Amino acid sequence: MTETATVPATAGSQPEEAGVRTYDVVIVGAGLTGMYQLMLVRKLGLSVRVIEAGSGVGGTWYWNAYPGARLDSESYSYQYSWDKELLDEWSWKEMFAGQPELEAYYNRVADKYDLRRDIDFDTRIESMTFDEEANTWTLRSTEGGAYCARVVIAATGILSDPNFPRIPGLENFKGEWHHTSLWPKDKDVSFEGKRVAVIGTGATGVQVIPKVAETAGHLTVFQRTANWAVPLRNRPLSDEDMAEIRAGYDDMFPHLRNTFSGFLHSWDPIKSTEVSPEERDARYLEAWNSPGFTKWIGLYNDLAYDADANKIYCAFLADKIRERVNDKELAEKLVPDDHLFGTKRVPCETNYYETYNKENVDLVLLKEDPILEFTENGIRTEAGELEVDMIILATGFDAFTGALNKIDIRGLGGQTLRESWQNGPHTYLGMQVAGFPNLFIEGGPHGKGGHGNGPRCSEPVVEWVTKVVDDIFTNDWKRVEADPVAQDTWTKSVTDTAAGTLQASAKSIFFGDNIPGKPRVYVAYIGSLPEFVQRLEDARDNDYEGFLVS
Ligand code: NA7
Repeated sequence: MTETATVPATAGSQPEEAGVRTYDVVIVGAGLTGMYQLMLVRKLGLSVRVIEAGSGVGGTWYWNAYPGARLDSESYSYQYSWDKELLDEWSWKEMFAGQPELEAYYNRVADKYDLRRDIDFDTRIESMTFDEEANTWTLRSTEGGAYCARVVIAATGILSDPNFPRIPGLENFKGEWHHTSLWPKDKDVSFEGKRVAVIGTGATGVQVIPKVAETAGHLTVFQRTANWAVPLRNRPLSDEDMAEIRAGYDDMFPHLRNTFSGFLHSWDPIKSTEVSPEERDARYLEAWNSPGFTKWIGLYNDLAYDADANKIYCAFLADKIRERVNDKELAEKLVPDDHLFGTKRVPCETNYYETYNKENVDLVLLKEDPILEFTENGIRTEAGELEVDMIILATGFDAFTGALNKIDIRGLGGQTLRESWQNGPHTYLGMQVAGFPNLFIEGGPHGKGGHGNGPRCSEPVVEWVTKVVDDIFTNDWKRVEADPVAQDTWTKSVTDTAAGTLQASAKSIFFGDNIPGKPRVYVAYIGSLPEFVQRLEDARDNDYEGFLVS
């Protein structure tokens, strides 16, 4: 910890404003991170308010209610670890739970702990301003509400700011359109007999496309980049399965905290080049026939860093796509040709490739035939106009930084977070930004969540922030903020570590490539979960090393 000089007073501070609700702590976001954070701040005996843009809890699992939305971490590995009673009571119905089951789970938690009484729903924070004299944040919502708090915790999510393609004319389209992450909650969307277009073939696209194709009159998929999608192999969980899984919880959660990314599976210490081609191929086939991420994490570790080893696995996967798609020419269009396996997010699918064998499904390659505009009746590409009844945008998110950059955040000297991050995000440990005191970021850039099992990566972070908040109020500290020097060192180490990896060779959300104009900078954290958590703990234990405390 570095003691700062006395806190400078500025002329900018305002007298207390009528209608502003004051709390010790304001948490922005009632997803799985914000909910747990609320629980722990309550336990500190502090006053707290959670502000949530949606009408319900669950974050990702509230918003992404599109057909087919589903986990690809095992359900039981993804739940909260801290409630023994809930662990005993809750039975997962499927190995990889669907969105409705997850939303029900988070609602159960909210009911059990009466969380909603501390949450303002349907409220979107549009600005946050730091008062340098009072050392408090004032937050304002689009709906006109205002809040004042000593500490703000942004639990705004990594994938919560929808990406809309920069294609003109959507407002002219007379049919129905939806972004998958803003899927209607109040009505059923029917595809029955309709002509539907889906744009995007990432983790979301590969989930929604087979569902749409089940009932649509015609489905046209617009693919910019083919992805290495692998079979999910979901299955129902019986009472016997759950009894066995539950009996293992005491071992499972400590294990999950120690794996590289909080998943059940770990990289094999062996390299693929250390075994015979026969043994390697048998292993690939076994993984292919197994559920979830075993087809990635759980294989030979050199797939993550050796391009030649990775290419051999790509060839295996390409043959699997060819086996599943009847039309040979079409199959080739679905085989990725511009990136190695795992250098983009690996989507897990169910019947994705078989969907292209259906008579009612077409694929348009955007690299050959780009979309020019949305029209009144559909989509105009260079080849002509396609009339459709519904357009589904499965175009993802402005990941990591989008949700925070949407808010006008003003710190010391009136500087904005957007300006501070204009050449890419700068953080210390992904937790704080220099010049923005008492603002803690859970699940933004440079945190572990972007590359791991969400709850496993967020629980230790929430617990760490809780200890810091406790320190702030117990010691009556005015400010905790990132030291600019520590921030530069951390940011450089994050970007340097990623620079030498295979990930840097692909265009992906991890480098902001999906958002036009976003600087090409690595925004996640590529090290392991235990290392990341250790860094946090060490900084605090070491007298707040890298932070300025006053
Ligand atoms: P992703 O993984 O970012 O995928 C978005 C898809 O949309 C991807 O195929 C993109 O192509 C495509 N896309 C994005 N912008 C456009 C435009 N302008 N035109 C055409 N196609 C476009 O988001 P998802 O929602 O699928 O998955 C996000 C996360 O959800 C994922 O990491 C999981 O954790 C769950 P591209 O590949 O960029 O060429």
